[in-house]
Amino acid sequence: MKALEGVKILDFTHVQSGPTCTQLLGWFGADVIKVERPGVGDATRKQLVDVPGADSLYFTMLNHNKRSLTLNTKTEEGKQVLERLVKECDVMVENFAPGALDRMGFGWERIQELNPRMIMASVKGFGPGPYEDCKVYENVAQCAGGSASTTGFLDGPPLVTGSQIGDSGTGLHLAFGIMTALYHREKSGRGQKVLAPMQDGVLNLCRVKLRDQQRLKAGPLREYSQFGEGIEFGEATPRAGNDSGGGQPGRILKCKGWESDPNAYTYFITQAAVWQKICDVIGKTEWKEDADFATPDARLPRLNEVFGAIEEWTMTKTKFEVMDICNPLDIPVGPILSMKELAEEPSLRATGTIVEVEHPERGSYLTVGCPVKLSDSPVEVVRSPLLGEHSEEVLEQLGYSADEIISMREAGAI
Ligand code: CAO
Repeated sequence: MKALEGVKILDFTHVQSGPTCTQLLGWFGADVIKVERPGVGDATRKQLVDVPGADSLYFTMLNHNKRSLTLNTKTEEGKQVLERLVKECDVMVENFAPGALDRMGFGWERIQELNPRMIMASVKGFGPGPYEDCKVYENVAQCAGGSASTTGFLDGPPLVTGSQIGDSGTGLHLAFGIMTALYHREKSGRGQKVLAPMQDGVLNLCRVKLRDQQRLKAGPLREYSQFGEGIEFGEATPRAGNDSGGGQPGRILKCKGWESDPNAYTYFITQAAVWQKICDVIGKTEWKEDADFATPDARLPRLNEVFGAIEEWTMTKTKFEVMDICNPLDIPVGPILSMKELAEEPSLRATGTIVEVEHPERGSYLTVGCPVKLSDSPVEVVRSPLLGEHSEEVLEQLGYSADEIISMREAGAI
């Protein structure tokens, strides 16, 4: 039995943030019924299309382990089906633009009337405040949540990251809120509203930068490279390039082949506890006793020299050789892995983190499987549904007869 078997999710999500959340719930065994507009569906089905006529990877990779029900919730019949679904399900998840559910006639008060045990979980761009009515996408959230202002190099513009911390990150936050509310419902017998604003989710993931904002009052941030370079700090947490955030200096360094391979780099941390071993490995044994290099404090103004010497060594090795040499010595390093390398990595395939999925329209494709492993609730990744693939099945389970389903189809409600 899967961990969430028996939990019914009314999945009103689209694009990325909400679908990330419901996919997680589906992986752990919840019955996820994705409600989509007839003939249209989730907009991502037809975004960034690579196989003409088939659902895009954008859609398929975010909507595994779900059933698709097409329903026009703006028709009378559609509203009636939705009411039945609300009564039947445990959780309703949505990430519509602010106000859309109220306009549809299914705001929180109505949901509670229909089913007081219902947990209504929403992603919005912003929480209550001046921007609560805004429609928000990934990069807007990264900018508004403090990530962009603290990402990039000091002498360059703010940068967005490739990690989808606004969308997928908020989906994760929402899943956590839903599980907490489900647990609470066991005791209270009541559902509740769960809200995960994208700005808040990004800020949560950037909390070390808010830590640094406050530390600025006590003086310059000594572990930032700009301290060693004598560059003054301003009023806000600056961009720290590839500095390591934990107080142990770290940088991305070139490895053998960097001239032609854009990913021939390693991350290298000069962890204080293994400084002597680092000196041995890079052939700078004299630095072990040299007062200018022997202690972390002495090294801080000399980090460019330190990392310059380490890079001279890493450039003679591949990123994997650096890993093989440093790992046994507990020197923290990490190869910069490309998506191609990750896709081909056998150990990720073995654990189900990279999964090959068969799809009737597009053949086989790779996806990221569930990154969280439960020993008693293993995940089997099931391909994403075609638009409306389960409409009849879901409606029959709700008690509709074949004739009723036909007339709903004729009326354009499904
Ligand atoms: N039947 C009938 N109507 C439906 C329907 C259905 N099954 N499903 C959706 N609709 C309607 C909605 O009711 C809404 O109608 P109104 O505007 O008349 O009320 C309409 O479709 C459009 O919904 P939307 O405004 O949510 O969609 P959008 O494409 O304009 O905006 C987005 C997309 C993502 C910007 C917006 O939904 C949003 O801000 N969501 C919250 C934040 C979020 O999740 N952002 C991350 C998205 S991933 O990058």
